Amino acid sequence: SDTLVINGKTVAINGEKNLLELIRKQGIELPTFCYHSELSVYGACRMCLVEEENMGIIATCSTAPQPGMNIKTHSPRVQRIRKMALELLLANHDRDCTTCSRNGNCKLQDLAQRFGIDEVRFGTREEVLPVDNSSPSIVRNPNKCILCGDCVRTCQEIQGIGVLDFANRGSKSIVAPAFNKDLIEVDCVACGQCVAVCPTGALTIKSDISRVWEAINDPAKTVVVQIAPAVRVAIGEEFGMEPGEIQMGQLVAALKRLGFDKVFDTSFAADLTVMEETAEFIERFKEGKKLPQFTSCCPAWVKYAEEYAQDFLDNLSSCKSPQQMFGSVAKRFYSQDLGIDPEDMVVVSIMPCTAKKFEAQRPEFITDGVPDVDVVITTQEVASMIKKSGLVFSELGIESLDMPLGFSTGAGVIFGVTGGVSEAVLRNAYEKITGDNLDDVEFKEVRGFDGIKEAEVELDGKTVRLAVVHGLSNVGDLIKAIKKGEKEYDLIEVMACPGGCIGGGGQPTPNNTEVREKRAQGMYNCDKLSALHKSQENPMVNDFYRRWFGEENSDVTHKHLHTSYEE
Ligand code: HC0
Ligand code: SF4
Repeated sequence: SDTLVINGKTVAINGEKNLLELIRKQGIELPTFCYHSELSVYGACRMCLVEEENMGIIATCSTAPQPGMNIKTHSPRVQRIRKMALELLLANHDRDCTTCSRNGNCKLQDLAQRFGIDEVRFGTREEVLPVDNSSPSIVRNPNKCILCGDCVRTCQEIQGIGVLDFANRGSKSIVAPAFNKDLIEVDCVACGQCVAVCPTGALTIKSDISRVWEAINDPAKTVVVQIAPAVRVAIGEEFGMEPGEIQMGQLVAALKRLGFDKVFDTSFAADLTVMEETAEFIERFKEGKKLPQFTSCCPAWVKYAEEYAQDFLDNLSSCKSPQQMFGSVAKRFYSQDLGIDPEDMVVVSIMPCTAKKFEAQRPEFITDGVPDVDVVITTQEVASMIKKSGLVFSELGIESLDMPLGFSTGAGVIFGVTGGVSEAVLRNAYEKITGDNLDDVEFKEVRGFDGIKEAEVELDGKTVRLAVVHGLSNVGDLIKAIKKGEKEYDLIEVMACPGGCIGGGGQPTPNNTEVREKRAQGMYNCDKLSALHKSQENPMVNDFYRRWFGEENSDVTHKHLHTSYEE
């Protein structure tokens, strides 16, 4: 087979896309800022340079492996050039590391340390650019940008949106929304995928931690917290554990120690969403109206639909997302059991998602001045609260969720992975439509990481045509195909982030395909470990129907658990 030489050792070429991949396979860590296997190759950061006998200095990310090459990855010349490239980046970078939210988790800082940079020979940035704080989800600090372009390509290629781009030339180059507008003024959907790939503190999650402390420290407030499905299989990564390890009991223990009064599960509300969304779907399916029905629990997708797919707004499910249903149930109904006013309850969410911050602020979800959900913090933020409080996560032991809003079935948990909402709805729809008992609850057709998954399910002689999409650029493609009449579906699940919520912009980093696959497996393991697998069997949810709601899609649920999205 074809071979080449790396640092004196002969190595076989096995179809690697580029030299960088081949070199990394040998256990040699070449640094990069601008290389992600999921994105197109940009080749700007000059960190992955090596020396080749005949070609001289080459960028490995954009060079194909060729037989006979003789490569040195760490020759004195390469090291000198790499160090200089790094110094140039540092010269133009706001180096206030101690106050940066990425302190200790920054690629630039990391490499500066690794390369032993003790001085920066090229002067210091003069101009201080304004920080863009306009988005409820994301903070953009151009002074910390190293122009790797990761965010630009993610927004364009993965999300199909493209609100970020390079502007100006030479030393004035920046990455910014068009016309240097604020993020809130452009069609950003707040998904946070740009934050997830940013190697420095140029794009960060807007922190709401201080608002959580304020609520906890206010003796007049009952502070209730809900944990989203995808958080449980990722939070451990912040404390040195493997992606996909289920750390729910530890997280509950930590939250109780932080001072939350009640610790609940968003998956309870996901079970409730399944009940309402299935009933809604069956009605539409029977009448052949407003099909396909799109899921609407992903706020970045809802925003995308409002900006780019207005013709389909009527097709969105009217169900509030589980996050919002939870808040509504807690404040309007559960509060009565506690004997307190909704105003005296604060609902905090722990979400894998930056767009959930934006969703919680939407006017649709504020009734008489009282929002369903008061504060949203991400997996990263709650981890930071735990660390700052001196709690040793791995030694906390496990504690149980509170009842009744802490009880969920496996169906409510798999919402956190792409295909999960569809599978949960199918488990309910099957039994409702056929009247039979569903024995095998696993719908494998909707699992996995293909960008667009399709399935047809026979229900009592009728075929339900499903599509499951994740990554908004895939949604764009699907919508085009539907408009052209090339595709027809009855039910479409959309999650903006690759992999679904497990890959959300608020999750720990790295947040790449490999990590997401492990988290996805963790979600299915949660389902396996659950006592129940069908939302319709959740006794706590059924109790709410008996006591307060009546039937699915009743006047009561329509008032409190549904909404509508208008142009
Ligand atoms: Fe998700 Fe959800 S599954 S969107 O990814 O539907 O964020 O985890 O909480 O609301 O349940 C996020 C995750 C949620 C909601 C649920 C849905
Ligand atoms: Fe683009 Fe999402 Fe980042 Fe907004 S949050 S700029 S939509 S990647």
